[in-house]
Amino acid sequence: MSGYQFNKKQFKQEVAGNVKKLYRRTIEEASPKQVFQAVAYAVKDVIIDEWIATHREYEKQDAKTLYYLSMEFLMGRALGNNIINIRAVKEIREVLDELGFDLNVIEDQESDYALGNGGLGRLAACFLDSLASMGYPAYGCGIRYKYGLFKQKIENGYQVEIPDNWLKDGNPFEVRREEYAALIKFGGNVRVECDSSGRNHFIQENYQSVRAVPYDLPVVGYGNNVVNTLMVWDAEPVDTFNLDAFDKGEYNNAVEQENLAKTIVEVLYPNDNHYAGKELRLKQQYFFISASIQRAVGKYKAKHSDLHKLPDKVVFQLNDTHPTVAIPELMRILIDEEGFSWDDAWAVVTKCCAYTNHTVMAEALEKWPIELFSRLLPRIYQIVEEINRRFVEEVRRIYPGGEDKVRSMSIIYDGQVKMANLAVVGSFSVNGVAALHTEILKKRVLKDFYGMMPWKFNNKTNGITQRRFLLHGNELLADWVTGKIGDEWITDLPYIKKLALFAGDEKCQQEFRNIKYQNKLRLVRYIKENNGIDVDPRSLFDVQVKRLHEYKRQLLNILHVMYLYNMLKDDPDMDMVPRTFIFGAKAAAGYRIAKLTIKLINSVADVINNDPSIKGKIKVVFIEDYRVSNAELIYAAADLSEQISTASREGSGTSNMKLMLNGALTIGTMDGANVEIVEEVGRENAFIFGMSADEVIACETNNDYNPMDIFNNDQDIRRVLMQLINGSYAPENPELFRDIYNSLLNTRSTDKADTYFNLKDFRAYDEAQWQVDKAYRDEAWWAEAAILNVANSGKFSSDRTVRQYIDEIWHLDKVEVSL
Ligand code: GPQ
Repeated sequence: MSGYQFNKKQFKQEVAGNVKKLYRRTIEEASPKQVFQAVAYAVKDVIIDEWIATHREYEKQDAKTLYYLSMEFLMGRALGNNIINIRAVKEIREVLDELGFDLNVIEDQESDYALGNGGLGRLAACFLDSLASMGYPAYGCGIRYKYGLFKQKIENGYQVEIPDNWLKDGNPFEVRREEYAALIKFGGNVRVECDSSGRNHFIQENYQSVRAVPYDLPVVGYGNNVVNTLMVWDAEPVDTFNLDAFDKGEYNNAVEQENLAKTIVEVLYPNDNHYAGKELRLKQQYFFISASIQRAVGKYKAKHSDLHKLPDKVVFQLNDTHPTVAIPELMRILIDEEGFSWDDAWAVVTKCCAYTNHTVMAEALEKWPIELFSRLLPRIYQIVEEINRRFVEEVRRIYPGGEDKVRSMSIIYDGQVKMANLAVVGSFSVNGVAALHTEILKKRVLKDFYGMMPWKFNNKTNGITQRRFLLHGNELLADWVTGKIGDEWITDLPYIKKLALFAGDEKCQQEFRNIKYQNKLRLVRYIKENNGIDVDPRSLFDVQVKRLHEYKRQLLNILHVMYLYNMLKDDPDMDMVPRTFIFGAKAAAGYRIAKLTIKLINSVADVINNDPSIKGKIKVVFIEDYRVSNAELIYAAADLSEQISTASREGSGTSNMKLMLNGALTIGTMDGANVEIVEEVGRENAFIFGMSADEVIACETNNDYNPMDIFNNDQDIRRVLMQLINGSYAPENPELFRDIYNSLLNTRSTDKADTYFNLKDFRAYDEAQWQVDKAYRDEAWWAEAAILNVANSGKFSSDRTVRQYIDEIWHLDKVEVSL
């Protein structure tokens, strides 16, 4: 497969040489951190030739290229993944052994690249891995945030956010590309000039500008010599304190420009599924979009003279609405800089741009106040106004008198610029991220658009890369699978179906259980080291790891733990399978109720973990700083995967897929991609409960749910809820969890209560949990079901997802790279 031969001896020399060059030390004297840097540079040397060869090949073939535009790329660590993908794990492990170092320890020295919040950013990272591994030309385009997603510390049970200074030791893999710097303009005003032929020219004046400088990061394909590029933009001031500005008395402007450059890429906004509407965020969006589009157009023009044919060679995928200014920015470049007519420009733009929607939650939809938008991006705003004017005209033409349609589909309405509407209007493709989610978009959220332009709508069910989440994250299971069925699954996950043959075999079940046990021991050690909690590896590992959000219902999980604990207090001999409830979640820094839920989980953990009377039957662990690197350990060790969002709210979910791939069974609602997981593995190998999406939506429409009825009629639930406000878990401050109590029941009649139907689904959830308990006792059944989960995970590879994007949206040219 791979063209090159890994040269161990040379690699070893290079590592030692790097330590010497970088740190003036011998390898014996080097610290693990220094060895990490030295190894990373040596790996980069291997990669760099493939990287050059790949791009030479793309040029030669003049291949159609994807630009995946995303505010977030949650890459995790690079070294281990790169070593896997150049297929040199064994050799490099041996080299390090010989040098007296453990590869795992060296990998642990690297910071995660946490340039994302959660699923949306991780999806982008998985797509890049699949694109490179399948040999397709693609750039990830994003921002080189100085600070990524905050690191989470738990202090006294509360989340504390610590800045993520991930670049402090430098990044050995990145390459600064000064030569591709671009100028980005903000603010000022637009002057219109009419030339002798009567054509208007739009000139932005009195603006502030920043220089965008791209850094390239290699994205290594698996064993195919392909190395793609994640291009992340840094901001720099434009000729600092230039004398002109001083001369004109524009000292303030010069200082402001310098500040703008400093602040714009400073930090990733920590919100997930929530739009905060901050001016700086819009600046970030336009900054990286203008830079990326300029680069794409520039690259095209270097080879081609006719920009009308741009869609033959370039496609932009908008990862949610965050990059939607790409649409008017490309219009601006074509019209203002390239002399296109409006119609010609629009024809090009609407053939180049495609939009992915990731959520139906109203609070995540971006809407910018006109005042802000037009002040920051005056020319872009003019273009959006014109797009809107023409679009509304068309709506009125198709639907005479359809003012309701105008209202729902207008891009500018009610003093706001609605980015989702702009994205739909300016794209040739609109996709959701799971079948159910796409149906909800068509039937509800984007219903009028679907009615008007049904051809744009399509589904692309998410996927994950098996190379990181099985091959890298779970070596034992990966080796076992390969031993049974060969290694095709690494590049063709549906092959893993062959494992089903072994699911019923007793010996195989034993081997599988043993691997799970080893992985649980690894996680137990991690938890002991990082949380100081002792966990019984023989207990059932019940895992909910994902962003903390009310709709994901970590609250339902912990309320249920409180309920179980009450049962155990009443009857310490109650017959139940010992369980460890494992949570991992970051809450947006400003999301009060989410942060309070973390405190609740930790308070419940404190009480339960320190109560000897329940004989260790339940333990609760909150894993600090859940991130890509420790996620790999957690997935490998999980028995049960909690996917319990309020039906209709989770776009897709992807931890559901990663956990399935690692042999965890799902307890979940019929939401997002859970629906498709159950379709693949069979309902009998999962624990499905609760309201359906239709029921949830009907209940909301009819407004006929009153959680107080449940509170009044179900004494077990009432007891749990009372414990939120009677000091059971906060003796020093009984009011501590009052806001959670109120969110469920609410008392002040204006607010909604239990928006996410925790109480309504509680009994069904409890029942499903007892089915889990019962099923887990049957070791053979559980092992078989777990193996069947692995065996039926084939659909959920991001290779499949990317293949569908390529065939149905991107139409990229495949490239072979030989060295
Ligand atoms: N998602 Cl809108 C995010 O992670 N952040 C966001 O801001 C939005 C969506 C998630 C979504 O909640 C999950 O259901 C998806 O699996 C994931 O995007 C990838 O599509």
